[in-house]
This record gives sequence, structure tokens and C-alpha cells, in this order.
Amino acid sequence: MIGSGYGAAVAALRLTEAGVPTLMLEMGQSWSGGASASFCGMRSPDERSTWFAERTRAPLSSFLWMDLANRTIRRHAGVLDRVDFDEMSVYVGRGVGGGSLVNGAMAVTPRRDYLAETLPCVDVPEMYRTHFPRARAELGVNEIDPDWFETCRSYAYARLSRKQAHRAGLATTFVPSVYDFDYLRREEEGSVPRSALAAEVIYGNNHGKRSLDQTYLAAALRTGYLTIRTLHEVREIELEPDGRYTLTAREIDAEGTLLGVRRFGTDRLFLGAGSLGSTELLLRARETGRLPGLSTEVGRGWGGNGNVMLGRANHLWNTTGRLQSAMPALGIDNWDDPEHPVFAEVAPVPVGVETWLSLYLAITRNPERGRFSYDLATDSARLCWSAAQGQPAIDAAKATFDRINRANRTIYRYDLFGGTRPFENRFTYHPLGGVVLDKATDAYGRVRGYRNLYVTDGALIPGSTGVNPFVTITALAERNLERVLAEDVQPA
Ligand code: FAE
Repeated sequence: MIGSGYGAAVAALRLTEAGVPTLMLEMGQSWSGGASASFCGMRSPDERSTWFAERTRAPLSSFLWMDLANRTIRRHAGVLDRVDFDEMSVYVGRGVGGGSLVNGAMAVTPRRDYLAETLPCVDVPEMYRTHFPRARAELGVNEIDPDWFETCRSYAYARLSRKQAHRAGLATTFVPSVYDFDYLRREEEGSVPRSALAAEVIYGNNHGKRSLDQTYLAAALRTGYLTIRTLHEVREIELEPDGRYTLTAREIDAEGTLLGVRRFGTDRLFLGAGSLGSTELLLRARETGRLPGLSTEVGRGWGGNGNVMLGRANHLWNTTGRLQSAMPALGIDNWDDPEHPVFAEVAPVPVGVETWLSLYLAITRNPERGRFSYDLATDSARLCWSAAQGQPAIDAAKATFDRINRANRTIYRYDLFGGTRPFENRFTYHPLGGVVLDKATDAYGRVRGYRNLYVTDGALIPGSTGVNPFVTITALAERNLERVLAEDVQPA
């Protein structure tokens, strides 16, 4: 198994429950126990924050045109990586648990009609009957107490955004989470150490969050059949004449020193290295002739879930509060808009002072798709995605937030993303696609052209889920694993 994010964690649990000894190779560190057991907060990031960089690379890069968020740091195997392509940067988690370590914990089930449209080979009623409930239960999804939401200090910013959205005639909805809302309430009472209330987000949470190392992966480890090797980056996949796969991995220490190049053999291989990681591994294998029979569909169908970040400036009397929960709990749901569907999370600005800033991460329905090619010179995947392809996402976000600004006589913030651009769509938190289900694989993630080779992560989803994606990735992996276990794997 390669990687340890959502797709990989589901595969690990279901295989080990069936008694299949499983080795997981993860390029990042383990953050649960040992020397690197604690994360740094967003306000004073150190080397734990960022994957081998000299300076942190926070998404909200400036405030009043000043870079207040970023720090010079030591190169280290930190938890958040930003992979830069020509006109798109992709944020990903590095470590045992993948994106679950760094993400905002928003656990949203997608809309049925949109799931049916994006993944037509999937039995949609079965997903909602079986696989979404299973995924939500294993992930530990919980809902906020609506009464507490109305009175707590830490969601004043979300209540203000809700009022302003309603004034524009827009619907809002509570967003389920894998952050424990009961723990959050106790943080506000002062009875437990703070995490969401201590600006812990994007660089990991020391408390409160049910990341995969505490849920799926912990359960898989309890079976006794899972072994995890950290700081192992798989570079090559080869097929041996006897049908087994050989993996070549670079083992490093947390400072980046190469400890050795290791080889591992397996008769069954699951790729869970995420949209970027799994796509790159297969592209490299195809283009270097190691797995020449892979489909030409490998590398296609990529999208960033139409992500656009934007801020609005509030009037002086509309304060957002000094104490802000770093874990979002509210979304603006304008997905029914026939022209410009938008689902926007009300994002925190947990800097500890009043900013009068309302921040949003909008998910839009951008039909544009990127594609990866393999660059021999750098031995890596290159994303072909142009700024122009991001325009439909901006148009959609602008249509929704122009309405909110008009209804509240407010304006956009122009100081947050460098220059004077009010919308930031040159990065995404939600990379999806590259090895799309029923195209580069069969309808259950079996890679076309090879036996016993599977993709189990966000690479399967063609570019868009319409909501934050990890619940969909988890449920789809549950569905695929159920079939693969029944048909391909002999019980131990
Ligand atoms: P992922 O979780 O990315 O795991 C892939 C793993 O594979 C990583 O641990 C990599 O280090 C590892 N890996 C990659 N290449 C290799 C290799 N060659 N060898 C060994 N290991 C490798 O994949 N989604 C939501 O639904 N709600 C949110 O609130 C949310 N907030 C987010 C906030 C941030 C800052 C970020 C970055 C993402 C957020 N996401 C959110 C997205 C979500 O975390 C993401 O969709 C999933 O983590 C993707 O899951 P995968 O299983 O595809």
C-alpha cells in the first residue's frame, strides 16, 4: 500500500480485518507519538509546519498587503506541503494520516444528484444506504449543537456571515465535522487544552480532531496485520515476470538525509498516494516503460474542486470576534443556482485580534479539467492547467458574493492574495482526479491493463465533488474495497 490518507486508510482497515498482512509506505512522518508528536499553530509556524522548505507558504499570504503569516524555517519533514505547478499550487498533507492531519475537518456528504452526475458508474442509492453511513461512522463525524452555536464566542464570525448571507436571500447550513464539538465547547469553557481555539489549523491539531491515525489507521493497527513504514517515498513500480510488483522507495530521515534506497515486493498493490501522488506514480511507470500497458486515461480528468478563496470587508460595527474556532462549522449553500452553483465554507481568521474580515473558501462547479504529463528531465508529473481554466470558478464565486456585498453594502478585500486580486483560485486544497474511476480503472478502482493493481484515493474522482471531498473519497474507497475483497482477495 502506498500512502496513508483516506483511501489508503480504508483499504488498510478492510484488508487487515480480512487477515491480509499489509505494509503501508508513507513518505511523511508519524505524528502520533515519538519525537515529532506535536504540531505547531498557525500563528507561529516552525519547521514542523512545512514539508522541506526555507519559508512557510500559507494560503492567506498577506494582510493589508504585508506578509504577516509566513516565517523563515529550517528544512524539515513538516506536515503541510504545497506542490507548485505553472499556474496552480496544490496543498497536501504529509504524514501518517495524509490530508486528515492538516485539513479543516469538514465532513460533508455530497448531493445525490451531483454524485450521480460525476460518478455515473456508481450505484447512488447504495452509496447513501451503506457506504456513506459506514464512512461517517468510522471517521467519527459529529454535528454542532445548534443552541451552543447561537451563544458561543468562537463562532461569532460564522453567525455574522450567516446573517449577511440570509440578507442576500442565500441559504446556509451547518457543516458536520470530525473535530469533536464537545471538546471545542470545553475549550471555550477553559477546562481542556486549546486546539481549534489556539489557531491550530493547516499545520495539524494537537487535540480534538479525529484524524485517520486515531480512527481507521488505529483500528487497522489493532488487528496486528498492519505495518507502517514512514519517511519512505515510493518512486518506482515494476511488474515482475511472476506477476508480483516491486516497489523502489527512498528512505530519508526527518532532515531529508537519504538513508537508503529500499525495494519491496508484493503480489497486490494499492495506490493511496492521493490525486497527485498516485497519478504521478502511474504516469512515471507508463512513460518509463515499466508498466507500458497502462491506459492513456492515466493523467486525465484532474480538477481542484473549483476552489476559490475570497474575503469581504465588514463595517466597523460588524465585528467577527477575537476568539475564532479554526474549525469551520457553517456553509453557504447556493448549489441550486442554475448558472453559478456555489458551496462556500465560512472560514476562520484565527489571528487573535479583530480583523473585520469575513473569509470564505468557495467550492464551485468548474467544468474545466487539467491533465498531467510526465517530464523526463525532472522525473515528475507536470500539470497542464491554465489561469484561464480557473475563470468559471471566479465567475461563480463573484456572482454569489456580489449578492452578499450588495445586500450588506460591503466590499471585497483586495489585500489578501498579493497584488489587488479579490479572488484567489491559483491554489486548491481539494486535488481530485488523474486516474478516474471507470476510465483509467474499472468501476471499482482496478487499474486497467494490470492485475492486482488498485487505486483507492481522490485520484479516482473526476475533478469535483461539489462539497469538501474527504467523506466522498472515504465512502468510495469503502465501496470499492467491499467488491475487491469479495472478488479478488482470498480470506486468510
Ligand atoms: P491524501 O490524504 O492526500 O493522502 C495521500 C498520502 O500519500 C499522503 O500522506 C502523502 O504523504 C502520501 N504519499 C504521496 N506520494 C507518496 C509516495 N510516492 N510514497 C509514499 N507516500 C506518498 O489522499 N477535505 C474535506 O473534506 N474537508 C476539509 O475540511 C478539508 N480541508 C482541507 C484543508 C487543507 C489545508 C488541505 C490541504 C486539504 C483539505 N481537505 C479537506 C482535502 C482533504 O484533506 C483531501 O481531499 C484528502 O486528504 C485526500 O485524500 P486521499 O486519500 O486522496
